[in-house]
Amino acid sequence: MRYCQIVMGPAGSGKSTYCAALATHAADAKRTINVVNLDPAAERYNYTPVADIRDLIQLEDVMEDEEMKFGPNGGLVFSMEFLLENTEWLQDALGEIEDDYILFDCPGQIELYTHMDVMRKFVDLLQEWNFRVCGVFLIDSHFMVDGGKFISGAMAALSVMVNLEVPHVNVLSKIDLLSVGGRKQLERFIEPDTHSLTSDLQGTSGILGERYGDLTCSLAKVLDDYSLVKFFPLDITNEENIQDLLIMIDTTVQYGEDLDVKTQDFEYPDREDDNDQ
Ligand SMILES: Nc1nc2c(ncn2[C@@H]2O[C@H](COP(=O)(O)OP(=O)(O)OP(=O)(O)O)[C@@H](O)[C@H]2O)c(=O)[nH]1
Ligand SMILES: [Mg+2]
Repeated sequence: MRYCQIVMGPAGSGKSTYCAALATHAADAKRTINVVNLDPAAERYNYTPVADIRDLIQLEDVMEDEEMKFGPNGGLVFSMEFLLENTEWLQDALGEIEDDYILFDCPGQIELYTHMDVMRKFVDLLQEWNFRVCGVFLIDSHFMVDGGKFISGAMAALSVMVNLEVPHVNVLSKIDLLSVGGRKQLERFIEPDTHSLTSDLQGTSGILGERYGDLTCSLAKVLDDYSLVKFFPLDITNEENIQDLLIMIDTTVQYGEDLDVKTQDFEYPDREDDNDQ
């Protein structure tokens, strides 16, 4: 078996920083977790990737192409589709290493995961290659400050879960940047009682306000009834917190269950009293 995380989330939510932190944390624990950069526009990241999509295709080349004339968003979708047409490149770069563990650092264009099929096809491909896949969706905790924003973030997370159909973990990023007051407020959003989060929106004045408030409350009820969306708050400066998240994801992909038990020949030392007999 092989294992991977598809690290997704809106632009700037902390995907590349998360990948770098997790790879470093694993290395400190004498465990190998490798990162693959899948963002054709990325120019900087704080890890050494085992594979980089920019070796296959670069966003600026796509955008400069006289025939295609793509803008940045269309160019990004084209690049991901190009990757799917050239999967042997990735297969060669990854090799065929049993029990390896890869983080795929994805671009920040959210529609790639919420409703387009390119990421879904990528997941299918990884599963064909014997990977157990976990989707990890990051949202900046600074956006989780009120009920309306929370529902919007939770719906985005839910669209990704529904679209990809793989085990899934939602992460609230950048907790270290929150004030003490902000952290306290966040507790409401971790295992949320969405009804209480949105009750202040119900009956908002004006026709549009009223309908918007009612819609938000109905969406909140769906999330609540089915316990669909939960978040893991991640303080990247706290090693224990990173370890807790990794254990949770390991459990989700059943990492370690199929690992060979590493044994080593062991010779019992001669005991003196054995020799005496
Ligand atoms: N303090 C702090 N800063 C963070 C954290 N995560 C990300 N950042 C900062 O937020 C900015 C964006 O982080 P990235 O890791 O590049 O985010 P990304 O999701 O990969 O961004 P795109 O690839 O452009 O979509 C950088 O300046 C990071 O240093 C975090 O947990 N704590
Ligand atoms: Mg990035």
